[in-house]
Amino acid sequence: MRLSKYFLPTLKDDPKEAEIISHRFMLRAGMIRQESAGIYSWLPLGLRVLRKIENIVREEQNRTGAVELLMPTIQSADIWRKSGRYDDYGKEMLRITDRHDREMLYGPTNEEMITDIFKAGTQSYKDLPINLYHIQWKFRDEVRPRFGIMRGREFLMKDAYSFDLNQEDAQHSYNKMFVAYLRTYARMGLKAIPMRADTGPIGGENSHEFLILADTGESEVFFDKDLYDMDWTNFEIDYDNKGDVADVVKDFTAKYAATEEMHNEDDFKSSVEEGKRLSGRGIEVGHIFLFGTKYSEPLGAVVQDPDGKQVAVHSGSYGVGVSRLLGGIIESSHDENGIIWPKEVAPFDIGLLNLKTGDEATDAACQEMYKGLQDSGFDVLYDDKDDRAGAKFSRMDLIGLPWQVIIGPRGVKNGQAEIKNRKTGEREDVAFDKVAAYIAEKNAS
Ligand code: 5CA
Repeated sequence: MRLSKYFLPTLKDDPKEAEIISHRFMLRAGMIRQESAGIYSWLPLGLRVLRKIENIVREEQNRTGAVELLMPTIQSADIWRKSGRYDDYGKEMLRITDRHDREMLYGPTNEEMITDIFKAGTQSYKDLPINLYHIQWKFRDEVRPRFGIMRGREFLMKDAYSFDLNQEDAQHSYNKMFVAYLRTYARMGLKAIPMRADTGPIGGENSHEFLILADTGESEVFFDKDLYDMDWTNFEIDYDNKGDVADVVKDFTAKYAATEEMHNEDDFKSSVEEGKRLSGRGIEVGHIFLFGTKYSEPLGAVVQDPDGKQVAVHSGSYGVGVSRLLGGIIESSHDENGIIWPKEVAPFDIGLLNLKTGDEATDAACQEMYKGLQDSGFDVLYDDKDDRAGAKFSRMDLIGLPWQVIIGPRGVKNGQAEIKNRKTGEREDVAFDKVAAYIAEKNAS
């Protein structure tokens, strides 16, 4: 993509309304624009990252055997009355009346609708287990939308719903999601600590929240240092192996970790030695629930069991805050100059900077580099604009692409580009024809 043809409305100064770093950088980097409180447009750069995150979430869900579908954002009030949540949900639910005076709502979550879909399509225990998910916009009329997309009113969520014949199978479905979440966040360069959680309006008996540490997090968290020091990145898993999946869950839940609602200071002190008792603030990027027959019973989601009896299915629901993750990643990966995207979610792989646009030799060298990098499979943002070098450097640092390839008249004379690693700040001069291989090799290591 040529920057001269792209839409990247960056800001030099900090917007007044942004209280936290991620919100500030997202506005300054031209990723989002507020349309009204807690409601944002996703500008091209922001949308690219959102899609990358969504895809990682999707790949890891698919890997567990979960099946994607897409439910609408607008729901009928009827099914919510059946589950009893229409009144319980309160003011957070945005209620709408259509032209026929029918009561509708903008979905804050989808337990009722998916249970209804499941019910219409499943008769027998032989069709189980099944886990259906979608990645769809939700609306919650939050009292205090704040911190940009971190606590929005409209936000993108991945929500999965599992259906099993009995409690034991349902626990396996829950465990699979638990492990998939660890893998999902690790792929984005995050350690999201699973913590026992309160079930709130979703309900149920077993629940974990996944939190990443950040000073600006909304919850206070308490955890064992040993848990944080475990190896989070390196586990391959066979999801059909119940024992193996349960073992990973056991490993990650054996050590103390709790949000302030569930925290018990005496337990913390007795189970974690002094010096390893850590506390801090966390951002909730996922939440999983196992609630048995809470929705299947009132909504009549039954299947025939092996003895021919009609039994209510056991369910769980599993949410990832897809749009919130952008904020979470920025909170945990930035410096004073801007965002530092982990390469897996970066909007482009490489920023190519032409330091003398209009100079024939520099333009030609940049054009060749642009084409060559693309041919090697990289997504490149080519800054071909007629701006000062200083402005180009700060813009590129702000938007945080993992690699910068810098070409000016001096480099053209030597046949070399300067390559800058955004994360480490390291710079190296590399011959033009070796640039693609250099970056590929560094990315692989
Ligand atoms: N039905 C369940 C699981 S699918 C559910 O709705 N769970 S939730 O309420 O915990 O939401 C799931 C995730 O969505 C949260 O962990 C959080 O990361 C994200 N989320 C919730 N509310 C907001 C919000 N107002 N803005 C941005 N993300 C949010």
